[in-house]
Order: sequence, then C-alpha cells, then structure tokens
Amino acid sequence: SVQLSDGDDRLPRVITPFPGPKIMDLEMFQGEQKESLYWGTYRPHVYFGVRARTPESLVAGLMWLGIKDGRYFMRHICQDADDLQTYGWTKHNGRDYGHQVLIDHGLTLTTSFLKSKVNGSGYGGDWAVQVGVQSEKISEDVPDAAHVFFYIADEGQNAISLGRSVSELYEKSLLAYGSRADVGGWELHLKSMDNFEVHHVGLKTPHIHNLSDLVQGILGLQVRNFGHLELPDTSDDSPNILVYQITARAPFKADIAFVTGTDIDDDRAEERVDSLTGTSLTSQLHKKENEFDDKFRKIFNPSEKLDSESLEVGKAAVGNLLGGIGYFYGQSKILFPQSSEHQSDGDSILYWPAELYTAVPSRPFFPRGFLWDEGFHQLLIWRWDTHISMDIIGHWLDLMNIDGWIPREQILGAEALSKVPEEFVNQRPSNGNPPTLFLVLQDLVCGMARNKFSVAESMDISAFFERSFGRLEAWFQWFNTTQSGKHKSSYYWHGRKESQTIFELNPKTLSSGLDDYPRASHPTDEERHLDLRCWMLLAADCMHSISEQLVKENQSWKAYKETAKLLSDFDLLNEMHFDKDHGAYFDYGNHTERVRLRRQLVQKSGNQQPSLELVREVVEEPVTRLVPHLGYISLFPFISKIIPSKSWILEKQLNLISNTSTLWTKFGLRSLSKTSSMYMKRNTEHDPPYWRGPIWMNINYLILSSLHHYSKEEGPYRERAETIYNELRGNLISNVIKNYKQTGYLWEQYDQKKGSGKGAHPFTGWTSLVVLIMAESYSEC
Ligand code: 6A9
Repeated sequence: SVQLSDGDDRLPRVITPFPGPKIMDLEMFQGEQKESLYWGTYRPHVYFGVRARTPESLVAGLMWLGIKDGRYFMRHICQDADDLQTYGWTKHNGRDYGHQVLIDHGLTLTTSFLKSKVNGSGYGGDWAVQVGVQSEKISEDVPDAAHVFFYIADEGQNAISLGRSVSELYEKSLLAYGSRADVGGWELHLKSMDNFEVHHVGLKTPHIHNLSDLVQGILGLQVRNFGHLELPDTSDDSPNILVYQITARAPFKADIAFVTGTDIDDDRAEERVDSLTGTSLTSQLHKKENEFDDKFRKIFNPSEKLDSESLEVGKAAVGNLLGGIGYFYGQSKILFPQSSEHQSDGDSILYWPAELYTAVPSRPFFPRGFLWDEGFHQLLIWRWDTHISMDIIGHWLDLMNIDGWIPREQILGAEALSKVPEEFVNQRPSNGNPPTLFLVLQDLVCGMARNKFSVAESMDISAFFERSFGRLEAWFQWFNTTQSGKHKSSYYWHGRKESQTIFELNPKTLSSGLDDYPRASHPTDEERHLDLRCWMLLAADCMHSISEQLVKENQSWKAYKETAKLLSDFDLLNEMHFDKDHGAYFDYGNHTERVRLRRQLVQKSGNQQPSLELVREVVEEPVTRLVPHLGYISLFPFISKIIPSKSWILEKQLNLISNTSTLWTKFGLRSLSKTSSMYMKRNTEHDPPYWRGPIWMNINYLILSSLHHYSKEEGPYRERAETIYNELRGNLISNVIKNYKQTGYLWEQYDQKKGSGKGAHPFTGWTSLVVLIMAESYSEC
C-alpha cells in the first residue's frame, strides 16, 4: 500500500475526513439513545449473533449441527450452501426484541431475543435469547439428540472465566463470567426445564471469524480419538472464547441470559437472571411480540385491509430488515487516485478506521453496507423508527471525505473482508452511487412541514439537519462537479472504463447501481446519463427544501432552487433526452447498436498462453446519439414526476409501462425491454444478464410511486394511471408472496418470464419495499 514520504505528515486528500463536526457526536445520539442501542443482533452474517456497538466487543453466537443425507454439518455463518428451507427474523423491532425461525432439514430452530435495562444492570443493560429446537424424525438413522453450541468471545481478547464449576452447573446456571471496561462485570447463564448435557472448550485466539472451522476441527478430533461427539471440557490458558455444547433430546428449549454490572450489584444479578429466563422470559417475549404486531398494524396496515399472507410476509420483511442491521468497524481500502483511471488496480490506501451502523441487502451474500441500497432500506426504517434511521444515515454521512465523497461499498473488518473476492475490495474515489439517501431526507423534510412528527422527534430532526447540512452540501457538490457532463445540466457516471474494453459486450456502469444496464457502447465524456440527471434533480430539490425550511441563516437555497428548476425544465429535458420516434427517454452518447461477442484466439496477459475467448466485435462505427435501450432508465423522468400530467408524453410513458412486448409482465416491470438489442444478453462469457430483463423491487417501487402520483393528478390519463397502478401493485405483491410461500425467502430479483426468485436470498434489502407497496406508502411530499 501507499507510503507517505518522510516528513510529510499530511494525509492524502482522499483519506482526509470531511472537516466538520461529526453527526454522530450530536447530543441526540449520545446518552440514553446510545446506550439503548448498545447491544443488538448486529452480526447479520451469522444465523444468530449478538454484539455491542463498539469496535472490540464481546460477541456471542449460536452454532448447531445440521444433518443432511445422514451427515453432520456445522451451521454458523449464513451460507447458501447450507440449503436451509427458510431462515430470517419473522419479527424484530430493531431495539429490544426479535424472533427468528430457521428450518434446517427436519430440524427447526427458533431464536427469540430480548433486551432489558433495569436497576442494577450495567451499561447497555442485559439481554437474553431463548433457543428452541424441534426435530421431525425423518428416518431411523437420524439421532434424537440435537447439538447446539453457544459461544461468547471477547474481540478485545480479555480473558473469559468458566462458570464456577461444571459439576455445579445444574443448580447454578453460570456458564461464564468476566469483566470489561464498558459494561463492568458480566455473567452468562443457561437455564432450561428440559434435560440437557453441557460440554465446553476454551480457546485463545484473535481469529473469531474462523470459529466454526475451529470447533468443527475439535469435534472431529474427539470423534476420531474417543468416538463421541462432545467438546473435550478443556481450555487454553486465559481463553477469550468459550464455546458451550448443549446436547438434548428435541424438542427442547434453552434460555441464555447475559447480565452486566454484576461487580456492583451481585445480589440483584440473580433476580435479573430469573427474570430473563423461564416463564418470566416467555411472558416478556410474548408481550414484546404483541407490541410488534400492534406497531406493524399502526404503521403499515392502519385500515386493516391486508390479508393474513400479506401480513406474514410483510412482518418477515420488516423483521429481517431490522434484525439484519449490523455494526461494523474497520478501514475501507481505497484505490489511490493516481491509478484510478487505469484499468489495472494500482496501489490501495486505507481509509480512516470507522464504524458503520447499517442495514444490509442480504445476510448470506452481502452482509455489509451499500450506499444506494441504504436509501431504499431507510424508506422503510424511518417509518418504523425515525431515530434508528437518523442514526444509520448519520453513520453513513460521517464516512464522507474532504471532497464530499462516500465510498460505495463498505467492507469493514476482517469478517466482512473474508466474504469479498479481492477484485471487488478496492473502492474508487472517482466513482459515485445514486444519492438515494435524499429520498429519505426528503420524506423527513416533508413530514416536518406536515407536522407528522412528535415535538421531541421534530426537535431531533431539526438538529440532525442543522448538523448534516455542511456534509450534504459537500455531497451535492461532489456529484455536481465530478460527475458533470460536457453540456450544461448534463451528468454522467464517471469511471466507466475509458479505454474501451474488448471483452465486455457493453462496458458496465457499476457506480449507477444498475451494473450491466446497457449504456452508450463507447464511453466518452460526451455521455449524458438520464438516471444521474434525475438523481441530481432529487438532490437539488431536497437541498432546496432543507436549506429553506430547516437550516437557519443560509442563503444557499437560491442556488439549489435554480438547479432544481433547470433540471426539471421539461423542454430542456426533452431536448437532451427525448426520442420523438420512440416516444421515449434515453441516455445520450457515442453509440452503435451493432456490437457482438465472437470467439477469438487472444492472449489475455503477457505470460499466458493464447486462449479462445469471447471478444467484442464492433460491426459498425459508433456515432454520438441517443442510446435506444428501453427500460428502467427510460422511466426516470416519469419517476421524477417531471412530466406534466396533461402532456401526451405521459401517455407514451404509460404505454411503455403497460405494453407486454416492452416492460410489462404479470410479476412486475422488466428492467430492460424485450425489444432492446441487449435484452437478456450476457456481458462476457462469465457474466450473465443482471439488469437486462429481471424484475427489481426498488425501481418498481419508484415507478409505482409515480403511478400513484399520476392517478391523483387531474388530467386525461388519470384513470389509466390508476388502472395500471392497481394492476402493477397487485402483481408485485402476489408474486413476492407466492415465492415466499414456495421457497421460504424474499429474493434479490424476480425472473421476468416465470416470476421465480433469482440471485441472492434471503434478500430483505430493497425487496422489503413490498411492505410499503402493501401499505401504499409513498413519498411524503
Ligand atoms: C461482489 C461477489 C459472493 C448488486 O445489493 C448490493 C448491490 C447493489 O447495490 C447493486 O445495485 N448488488 C446491484 O447491482 C450486489 C452487489 C454485490 C457486489 C459484491 C462480490 C461476492 O460473491
């Protein structure tokens, strides 16, 4: 990585933090708020895990032995290969309660999480998890005993002590105890009404993320040496990890309670353990569950029109989005600017150590933060818990550097890094990602204007905007300067490979979020990207409202107003992006339709043998023109609601949406029209179509939101918009529900031909927007 020259103590610009007070230092995120969010299920990449929002936390987690085809497998980190029939938080309030169901080939586990802060608890309070195990005996070979493993580990490598003595375990439930600077003395207890056996192992190692391999190795050795499947009841000196194996005949339930502050108030600790286990735990969980149901009804089903299936899927979507919120700590790897324009990855440099509290798109596939995904997540989350939402957005904005740039994908810490192939790790400072957080901020501003929030909430929201304003301005400026195009008021996603790549059918635009959605065949600085132009309108519009309504003593609203006016100018938009022949909106750039992949003998790099590869052939020279790929991009002006409700162009847009040979399917709208030359085309040999046909929920939500808007606007197309709105809404909901029933999951995208879920799953990132679609909750403005 890049070294700084001696004597130069300035940081390279790209890793210099934005020079302004941190949002997370605001009073509203300190004190009680901070403490109330200290512990949580913030380890979305494991099936069940608890940690605190601190860099070197005490972490806890669950593993179990799954049985498939008569063989045992250790389950721990969420992975597709485990082939669970379903898993996910069916309910979770993001704060102190959650219930998860996991079905693993005849074994059903439940994890119910509860937090409580009472007199005597240490910082952050106490928590408990009730683990339930049920088994469905599928054959005689399947043993009755189930093995679950619960571990507690100290990332700070403080030693953990084993409970008083193993023989006393039945009377005294203490498994482990220790002491930390943050929470004081702590104890971990296990109680159950069922018969069980406990074995343990103590380990000393900094490599917590390899724990499943370690435990599996130890168990394997035990089986080979002694013929039994039991942890050895031994320990390294001063272990920082203790793993307990709980073996019992299913069905059984085990309550695990974690109490803090025990050094100060040891007497009360026992009371607290009692209250966090047994019937008391069960009844508290029950109460929290009812509260969750009530809150869901109030926010997403006020007129009680949702049927029971919608309710079940809706709750699981919200539950897993909230239950999947994670806390990460570490340093992003940034591609050093000098090399960022080149194709090969040059030197990388580390961003400052940072923490990120964020929702994640998919627990097994992408358990980390993605900038533009987060805006969609927050559309749901702010409606559930505005405070959590501001806490998350605050963390993201605090990741901004002095240039106003925020790295798109956040891979923080060893655990996160271990899941990402090397070529995807480095973040490029020239690349953006849609500023979807403005969707949420705009809702908050409009909600404020409409007195939607309580007095206390309003005060916090105001303080939040006051503090964020400088960062938001810098963010806006970053886009407005670095992503601008040649023509006034034009923008394009920079960082598409300038030197034309010969292996891709169409050079990708990862920064847009729409990856392989086809753009101009030959990237140049003549390009104009319609989606980015519309994102800029959203940003300018939102900055205008924020500066005018919420931030004292600033004059910048005028400039934002001007920009928003320019970008929403219908004639100008049409001049730059409208194709009269197609009656549709397009990108603009150096383009030819006549490209294809052909197998050719090429030498991929200097020392390799020539091999047969698919290589792009340009059959006809490109010219500067509109880029005629009909699809999601074409609908961005519609999404932005720029089109006047009386314009004939609106009718054209409605035709495009409702036409089965272009975008309409029974399951939602295709990303790319069937008529596009790139429809369902592979981009390289190894790169199947992604945003070239399948149905994506985030964009469908935005389109639906506009249909809803036009179905309320006076004009000749009002009724048509309403009809299409109702049908599209119904199609999206019923397809997601059908897939959930059939497969047990929400999916990353849906097949445009069969409606079946595709790609990553469970994917409760933006696919959870189906809840807002059920609730008919769209923009607050
Ligand atoms: C690659 C490979 C196991 C792709 O939801 C996150 C993003 C979106 O922001 C983006 O718009 N997804 C969408 O086009 C998933 C991206 C995953 C990239 C990481 C690593 C891991 O292989």
